[in-house]
Amino acid sequence: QELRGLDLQTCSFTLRQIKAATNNFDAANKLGEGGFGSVYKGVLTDGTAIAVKQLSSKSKQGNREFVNEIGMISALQHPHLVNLYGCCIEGNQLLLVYEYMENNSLAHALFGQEGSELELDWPTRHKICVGIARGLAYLHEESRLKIVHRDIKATNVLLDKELTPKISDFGLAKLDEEEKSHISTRIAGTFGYMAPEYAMRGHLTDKADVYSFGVVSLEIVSGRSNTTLWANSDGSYLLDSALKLKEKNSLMELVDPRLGSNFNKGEALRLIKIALHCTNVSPAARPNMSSVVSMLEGKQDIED
Ligand code: ACK
Repeated sequence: QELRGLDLQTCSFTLRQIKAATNNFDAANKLGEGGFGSVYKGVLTDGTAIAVKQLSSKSKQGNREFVNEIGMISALQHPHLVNLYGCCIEGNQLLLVYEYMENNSLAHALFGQEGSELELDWPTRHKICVGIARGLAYLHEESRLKIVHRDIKATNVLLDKELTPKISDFGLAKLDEEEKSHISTRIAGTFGYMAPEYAMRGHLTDKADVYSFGVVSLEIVSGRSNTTLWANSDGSYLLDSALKLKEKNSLMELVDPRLGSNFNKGEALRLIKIALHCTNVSPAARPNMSSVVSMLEGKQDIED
């Protein structure tokens, strides 16, 4: 059976249970669509809310890899990673069961048009940056596995009911090999967030995530997406705009006007500078994530 070799503790859900929780994958319970398949909301009989990722048979990499991946994810536990409760492999279904995140994704909160009435104030935005940085520092440096996420972006950061950020979607995560670098043949990632050396040469290290983190941080400060042109300004992407504003010595123009004047200007400027340091074209010049955490907390100096 497919279940052989799998930690049974991890694969603890039956298809029956998940069908009951999601009302037989009712379209009304669909949260969205990812590269891997659909995500449904569900409620277990004990009242626990869950999010079920249904891996589409087209995108699935084969059961063996799927099993490896679950083994990997279930070994990861951190307050800033979306918690995996378990999984289910039955028939042709491959399902991952995660904790439910009440406030959807960071992208939804920052760029969502209708329906996202979430107002992220400055302390919340700063908290979100620190949280993502801690989650990544754990993945890169503290977890036994040393993992590069490869697809850090605002849609892969979810917010719980306290607006605590948690990194999701480890579908693309890769073990950081011993030499800390390898050439990847299958480039996976998202336009606007991908480090140039990875996008162009497939050169993948944890510094690719640092770059993506820098982009996400600029999005958090500005409330603008780096995947769309900054229409009412100079027509460039967010990161390019930031670099131009740096030259003009007017980085504060980047700050989201929705924040009004009630925000910590020193903290915002620090965050923008850290973000630009993270997006340096040279991976070696980028800080590692634990340094980023220290810089964000004001415990380490930042480079201009
Ligand atoms: O921005 P969203 O509403 O939040 O749209 C995406 C969609 O599913 C595809 O990834 C949502 N989603 C993913 N995982 C979860 C989760 N654990 N809890 C709540 N929503 C989730 C995500």
